[in-house]
Amino acid sequence: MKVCIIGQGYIGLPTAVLFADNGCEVVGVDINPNIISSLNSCELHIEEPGLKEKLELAINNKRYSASLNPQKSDVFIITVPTPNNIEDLSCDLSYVISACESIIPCLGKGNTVIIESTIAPMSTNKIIKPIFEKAGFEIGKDLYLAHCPERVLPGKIIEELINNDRIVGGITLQCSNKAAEVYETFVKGKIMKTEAKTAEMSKCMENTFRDVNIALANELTKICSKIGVNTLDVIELANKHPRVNIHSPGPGVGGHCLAIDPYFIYSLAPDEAKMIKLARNTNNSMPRFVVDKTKEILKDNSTTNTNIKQIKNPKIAILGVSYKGNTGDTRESPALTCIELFKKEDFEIGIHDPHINDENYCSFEECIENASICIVLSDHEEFKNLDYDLMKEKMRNPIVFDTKNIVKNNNSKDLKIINYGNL
Ligand code: SAJ
Repeated sequence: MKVCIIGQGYIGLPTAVLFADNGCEVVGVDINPNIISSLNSCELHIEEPGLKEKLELAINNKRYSASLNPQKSDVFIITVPTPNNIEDLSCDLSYVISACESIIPCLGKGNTVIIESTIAPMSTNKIIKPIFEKAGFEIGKDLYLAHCPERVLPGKIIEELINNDRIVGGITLQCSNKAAEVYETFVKGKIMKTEAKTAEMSKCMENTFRDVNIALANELTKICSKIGVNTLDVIELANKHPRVNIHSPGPGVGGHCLAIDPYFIYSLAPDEAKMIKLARNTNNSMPRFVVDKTKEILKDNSTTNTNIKQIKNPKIAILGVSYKGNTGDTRESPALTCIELFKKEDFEIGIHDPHINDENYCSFEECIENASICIVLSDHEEFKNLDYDLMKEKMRNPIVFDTKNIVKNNNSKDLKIINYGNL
């Protein structure tokens, strides 16, 4: 089987090497010439455990090559980004549409086309199907079209692509059957067949479910902080109930999925999707909450014990910028919004993230030097055990505000650790 995969990013590339690993001939297509030349020399442009080894093997076995142009194949898989449209936050299908148009000259009767990109419900039927019909194909007869969303967690992509259950949503039953055969090449999880529109809604709803539940945890934090209850204890105790799973509160929700996909549903039915929109607003309000709480903490701990403006030029040390622990991925990261808000209020800030190379960021030591408070915004492994002695020595006020509840308490009287439990 020859497979052509359009988009060689976080999903397209790992999918490509897994097909190659399982005996297929694979062409990985991307519009970025730098990505194509680096992939052909076995250089990765994304960080993902196990990917490099698999790419090397695929190239050495001559089963994988990267190209700027699609080639005639049996199967075409589209894995390109789908951001929000600026005006109404609906699903921007422009990359998907141009990827579909780009494969038309290579399509032949009996081919299968699979859209893996996350798309708004009804997109396959209303927007993608007509593109191929216009080109003369009858869907379900001489071309098979399906939406098969991926559901993998960055950092575990290879493992989850193989083992997770997979939704296969065809335009017709024959389309679902053909798409299922494609994934049987390497998927060990269950392959569940359905209609395209159901697959689209399921994928958007998976991320929306998580976003709404995180919003509930964040709302709980605000309530508990107002009335003086320990949020983290509440969550721990409530979650002992066999049917309760309160998520973790934090500085907001980032990433390219949870912070984006709920709007795809909302923009289709704004009058009905009230809870979905409220959850987005709640999660988007968390950076403001973090900044306001930081100011309160500084005020409470100021030596003059009066007004924050009277602490002369407090310096804020930001620990962690990425949206997800142990990665350098900053897409939609709430830490970036916190930084912007602090800057707008003219706070001096130092920024440290051991997973990100950025000339504006500095070492841990430089970051905490003379700081009045350290704010942990990403749950990186490195932040679990902070160097308390160094902090006591270097910081003006040895206070840590841990918004991710990961910093281990050293029970030292000299270093104050504040989290969402004791705000
Ligand atoms: N977060 C919280 N509290 C929590 C859990 C997460 O504040 O209890 C925050 C994180 O800090 C982060 C954001 O939410 O800022 C999203 O992180 P994540 O790890 O939950 O999700 P993603 O965006 O990396 O990946 C999600 C996954 N979807 C689900 O778990 C339903 C993944 O399986 C999907 O494949 C991916 O979206 C996607 O591509 O849609």
